[in-house]
Parts: sequence; structure tokens; C-alpha cells
Amino acid sequence: MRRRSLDILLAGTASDSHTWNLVYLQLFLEERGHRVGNLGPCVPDPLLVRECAARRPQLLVLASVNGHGYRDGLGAVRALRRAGHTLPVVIGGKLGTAGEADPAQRALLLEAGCDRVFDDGDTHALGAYLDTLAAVETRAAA
Ligand code: B12
Repeated sequence: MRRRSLDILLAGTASDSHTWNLVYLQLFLEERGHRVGNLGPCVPDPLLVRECAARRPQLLVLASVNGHGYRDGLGAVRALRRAGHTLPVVIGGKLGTAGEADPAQRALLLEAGCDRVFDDGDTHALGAYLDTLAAVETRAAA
């Protein structure tokens, strides 16, 4: 069965000015056949909420490497869920400053409504998640 390609919105977190991870991720997602809207770095929560309402993506990928990803991600996902957005939201990169994943912070993100937390920046795990999501969408559309 041909897998469905997803409309994906990609954004850097509110305080994060790093851009090459976003370029990398856009190419990574497009190479897998998905359509990507890239909002770039330092995306404030209100803008993220507005863009999700306007574009209606099937997945939001948040990326952060500056060490404030847990805090920024929490703000973003809470704002989205408060605004009634139910789309899948994932976050990844170098989310904290300890150089390793923080299980408590990760749990907070999941509790707030994140569907996956790739806190080691694991793009292979993101790829596997995309395949699962695309397969679900394909079945739903059949
Ligand atoms: C270039 C750079 C900058 C440039 C960015 C320029 C630009 N326009 O992008 C400048 C000078 C502006 C900068 C600023 C800062 N930086 Co800087 N920066 C870097 C550097 C050297 C390279 C980053 C890069 O471009 N990598 C290339 C991309 C392709 O790779 P990547 O970002 O690592 O992303 C990979 C993975 O993390 C993963 N990934 C990333 N996002 C996501 C998302 C998902 C969903 C998934 C699955 C995977 C994933 O996939 C990518 C490919 O493998 C790194 C150190 C390093 N060598 O990595 C530090 C680094 C990221 N910076 C760091 C810091 C601390 C800062 C500052 C806070 C410094 C300061 N005190 O001002 C500021 C933050 C500014 C801000 N507001 O965000 C730290 C972050 C530490 C942490 N997280 O614990 C790093 C790691 C350096 C270090 N070792 O301390 N930085």
C-alpha cells in the first residue's frame, strides 16, 4: 500500500534562534515524501496557534537545541491545547542543558499534550513515528 504523505508544520521554539536543525529537519521530512511548512526559529506561542488554525497541518514538529526546549515546548503545547488544537505534536532536539534526557521534564510535556518527545534528538525515532502516523492516515482515508 502506498503510504500517505502528511502536511507537516515545522517550527523552532519561542526562544530558540538556531536554524540549521530546522533546515536539516525540513529536508529529512521532505525526503520521506511529506509536505513541510517551515515557520523558522523563535516562533512565539500566539503565532504558532494562529498558523495551526490557518494551515490545519496533520502534524506539528517543534525543534529546540538551545537548552530551553522543555520550558518552551511546555508553553507551546499548552497554548495549542488551550486553543482547542488536537493535532499530533512532537518535539525534539537538545531539549535541556544537562546533555541528557530529563524523565521528569519529558513526563510534563507528555502530560501537557505532546504525543512524542525526542529529547535525544533522535531522527530515526522520528522517522519511525512518521511511518506509523502516515499508515494510520492511510487507513482512515481508505
Ligand atoms: C551554530 C550554533 C549557534 C549559532 C546559531 C546560528 C543559526 N542561525 O542557526 C548562534 C551563534 C546564534 C548560537 C547561539 C546560541 N547557542 Co548555539 N550552537 C551552535 C552550534 C555550534 C551548531 C548548531 C548547528 O547548527 N548544528 C547543525 C544542526 C543540523 O544540528 P543540530 O542543531 O545539532 O540538530 C540535530 C539534532 O539535535 C537533531 N534535532 C534538532 N532538532 C530536532 C527536532 C526533532 C523533532 C528531532 C527528532 C531531532 C532534532 O537533528 C539535527 C541533526 O542531527 C551548536 C554546537 C554543536 N556543535 O552542535 C551550539 C549549541 C546548540 N548552542 C548552544 C547554546 C547554549 C547557545 C546560546 C544559548 C549561547 C549563548 N549563551 O548565547 C545561544 C542561544 C541563542 C538562542 N536564542 O537560541 C548549546 C546548547 C546547549 C544545550 N542544549 O544544552 C550548543 C549545543 C553548544 C554547546 N555545546 O554548549 N548557536
